[in-house]
Amino acid sequence: PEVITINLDTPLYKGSISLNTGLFINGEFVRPQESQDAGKIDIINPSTSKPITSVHLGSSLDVDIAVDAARKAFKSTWGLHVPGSVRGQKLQRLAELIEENLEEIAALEALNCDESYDFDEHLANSSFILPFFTCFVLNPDRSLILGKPFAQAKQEITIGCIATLKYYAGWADKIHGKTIETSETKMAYTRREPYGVVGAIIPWNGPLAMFAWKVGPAVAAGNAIVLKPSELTPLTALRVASLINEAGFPPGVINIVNGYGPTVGSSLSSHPLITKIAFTGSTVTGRKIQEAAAKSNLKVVTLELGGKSPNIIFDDADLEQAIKWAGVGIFTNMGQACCAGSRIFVQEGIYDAFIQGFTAVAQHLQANTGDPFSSPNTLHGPQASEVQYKRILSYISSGIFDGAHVQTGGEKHSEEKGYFIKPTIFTNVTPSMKIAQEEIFGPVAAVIKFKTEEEVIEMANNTTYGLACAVFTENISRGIRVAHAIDAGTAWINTYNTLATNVPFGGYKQSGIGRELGEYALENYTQVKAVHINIGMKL
Ligand code: TXE
Repeated sequence: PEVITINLDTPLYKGSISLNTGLFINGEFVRPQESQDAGKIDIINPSTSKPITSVHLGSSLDVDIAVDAARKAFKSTWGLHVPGSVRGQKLQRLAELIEENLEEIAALEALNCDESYDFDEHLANSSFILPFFTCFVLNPDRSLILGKPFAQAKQEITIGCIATLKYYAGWADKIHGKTIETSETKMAYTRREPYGVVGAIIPWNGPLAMFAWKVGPAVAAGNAIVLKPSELTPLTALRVASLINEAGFPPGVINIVNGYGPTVGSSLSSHPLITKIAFTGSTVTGRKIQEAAAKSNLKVVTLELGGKSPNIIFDDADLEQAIKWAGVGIFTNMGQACCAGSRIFVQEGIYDAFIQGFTAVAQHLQANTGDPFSSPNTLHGPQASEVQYKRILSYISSGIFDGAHVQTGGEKHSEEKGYFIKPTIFTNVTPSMKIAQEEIFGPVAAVIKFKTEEEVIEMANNTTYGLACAVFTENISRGIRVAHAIDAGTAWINTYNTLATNVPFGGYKQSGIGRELGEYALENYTQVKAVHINIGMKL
């Protein structure tokens, strides 16, 4: 397959990036199988809506070949044939190689994804715990560098990808079972065995972070993996694929098959030789994956899906902080985050003051919207694709139709090319409106006024989702009480979007199954074998 060169000459990054546009199977870049050749797909820069390049698309046949390679690796050169410490060294090396090529890889990620929201004058906590899909880039003096998606991409790859791979590299030789007391004539112990071949399907809103969230724990635990990046954002996975051999992985341990969901994605979820599948994406697709898994071989499924997370602001909150964090919650990554705080419940006593401050936040972003890759002053960039852009605009229309009030925004940014939408705040929202129930995945906040704690807990729980929630209050008892009362896998108190590599993340209800990150994720990539040994029991 062709190696293409992308030349970038922008104020933020200058350089040539070489990229193989094929599939990465069994340790080499290959062309898709000719008999089912699905052609190529244009990869679009969302700031300009123009193609950056095109990459090959795989088919079910390519998935079969990749699974076969993964199985062979698992049975011979990987799995429990290789000590955990050695598996860990390879993951560690891959992380280091990504680090060594960080500038180039981040440029590619910024070009393809344009993750570009920074929050003015915001203070991130530390370099370890960072807001999701890191949109805060810290100067050494701890103030923010604004509107530098290239720097943001670097930060996101550093925290979301490199740190995750290193974290799981450390776990690789610490995965073990227990000895269980039964009787004096018998001994029993458990061991944690890898599943074998894992399938992974990832989305476009944080491509390399999602890559690492899947590859890190899977490979550390001894599985081999076949991963499908989003058809919208495959470039950085391909660039990282070119480092896999150098990191020392035997052929077949990590395979990357680009392609569409209904072809490559569905082949992975229904493949009889894949024993576990991990997915991040929409709830609709998650359901299809679970169905396909059930109908094929009952493979184990973990899903990290959508959300409609409530952000609850009480009268006694630190208002200035609550306003800033609410902005972080919904406008980070142009609202394209699964845990976005898209339903904002504000208690009546501070409602007017909150709306005033929050409107100013959105308007500040509106005034600083543009192509973040070429302008260092931009705070808010485009949505990731035309489909998403149109989808968000149609949700905005539905909010207006249902009688919500557009406090600010509510339209596309300009007539210029690119998928720009104005950060939008709806007020007069009622909980049953579509904009208060469905995931918009854009910079659109639905604000709802509430009176009492009981009332807001009920409203907050009144969705099919349960990914995250936040509570803003200076009353710590109330903060904890409400955090416990909301059906969500993550609860933030007086913060939003802060994740850490060693803390689990995942959803309640239709926001998902299983947990990613932390020690908890390893449970999803190993199965427990119980071994009973007779040490004296006679018949
Ligand atoms: O998601 P899909 P889309 C939500 C968000 C967004 C909506 C639609 O609300 O607006 O989903 O986005 C692969 N079998 N999230 O259409 O379809 C697909 O190729 C197997 C939230 O992009 O879920 C891609 O690799 N795989 C989310 C991946 O699934 C299939 C992130 C995600 O695409 C498939 C993304 C099939 N039948 C979207 N169909 C989050 N949780 O962060 C598609 N895919």
